[in-house]
Amino acid sequence: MTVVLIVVIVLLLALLGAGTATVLRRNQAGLGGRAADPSIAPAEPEPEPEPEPDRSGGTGTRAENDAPPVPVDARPRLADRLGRAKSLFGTSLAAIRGRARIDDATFEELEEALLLADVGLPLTNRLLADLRSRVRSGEAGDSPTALLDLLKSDVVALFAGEDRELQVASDPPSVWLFVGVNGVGKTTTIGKLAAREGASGRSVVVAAGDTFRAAAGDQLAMWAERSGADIVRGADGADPSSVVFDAVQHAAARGADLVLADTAGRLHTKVNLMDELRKVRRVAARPPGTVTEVLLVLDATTGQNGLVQAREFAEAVEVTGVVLTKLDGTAKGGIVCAIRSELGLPIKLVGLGEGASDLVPFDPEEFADALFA
Ligand SMILES: Nc1nc2c(ncn2[C@@H]2O[C@H](COP(=O)(O)OP(=O)(O)OP(=O)(O)O)[C@@H](O)[C@H]2O)c(=O)[nH]1
Ligand SMILES: [Mg+2]
Repeated sequence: MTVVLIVVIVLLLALLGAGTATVLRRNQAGLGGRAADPSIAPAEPEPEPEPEPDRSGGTGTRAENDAPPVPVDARPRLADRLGRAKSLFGTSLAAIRGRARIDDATFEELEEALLLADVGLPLTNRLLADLRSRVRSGEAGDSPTALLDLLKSDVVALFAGEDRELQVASDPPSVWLFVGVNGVGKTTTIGKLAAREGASGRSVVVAAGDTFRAAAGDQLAMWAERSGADIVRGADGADPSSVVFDAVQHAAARGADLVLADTAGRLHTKVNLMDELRKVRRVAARPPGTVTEVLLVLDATTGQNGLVQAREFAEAVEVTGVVLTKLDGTAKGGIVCAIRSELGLPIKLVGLGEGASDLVPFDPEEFADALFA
């Protein structure tokens, strides 16, 4: 009798163990959306070992831990990353604030500060002319600090009325095309945006339209992997417009919302390469695709040179907005104002570092607060 009881208990325990293992495996395969993950072993009769306690704060499945979600909440603030630009401009402003009154020397110092910050001569002249007339009408009294407050409000006003929203079409997929000269941060920006848009619930396809540089596709594939976006690639040297076309077809077939299309960096002076870009834009706009953004990526550290590039790109492919990268690495934050005033293009996004979350919407008030702090 005792022997029969022991056998029954052992059998019951074995059955319970097998049941628990099946449930765990279903969770592992299901929660992370990787049912075909070869790292998940097929079911075996032995009971599953006790699961590790969850230390991640999340659901703790293996699939999720393989590809940690991008921490979108950990986005940097413009004010914290504007380091060098802030300190250079801030030092000049401190000297102006320390003056006893507003006189010609105050204006000279202000002119120097604006030019050093890369605001550019035409805009600097306009801003100073406006300030002079406001001082004459008594708006600033005789206080240099009040003068700087007026300048700050003029800087914010530069961006008034611009539409900085990234547009999507009512019928997906929308295509956002990224253009610019070499090394400005196009691919990195696409990677950051794929993470951001994916986290906000949009399904994203990235198109490896840089078929010129062999490593470009791998670089984009790494970002796609991190953000969970699909990637469409072509052979090295393939026609970039055919890759973008395929990506749009893929997105439409999958019901994806967004195609982020990378392109090879190119000099705005190369006629054949600018023609190639026009073709990419034309092909991307074929139904079912709608090109809702052509984003010109500019590197803030190249300063006024960016303006020349921007004019050529804007003319060739109807640029809808600017992504200004590497604002964390320049002492010349004033380039933001020059771009707005000289090109009339909205600055939609700002790059503040190399990480996935180092991309923020451009906020003029925050920018001015940081610069004039
Ligand atoms: N500090 C900083 N580095 C950045 C930022 N954006 C991009 N980078 C870096 O700039 C370098 C070039 O970036 P890519 O994304 O490869 O530039 P790209 O425009 O795609 O370059 P090509 O494809 O060669 O034309 C990389 O080392 C990036 O990590 C930024 O906002 N801040
Ligand atoms: Mg690239």
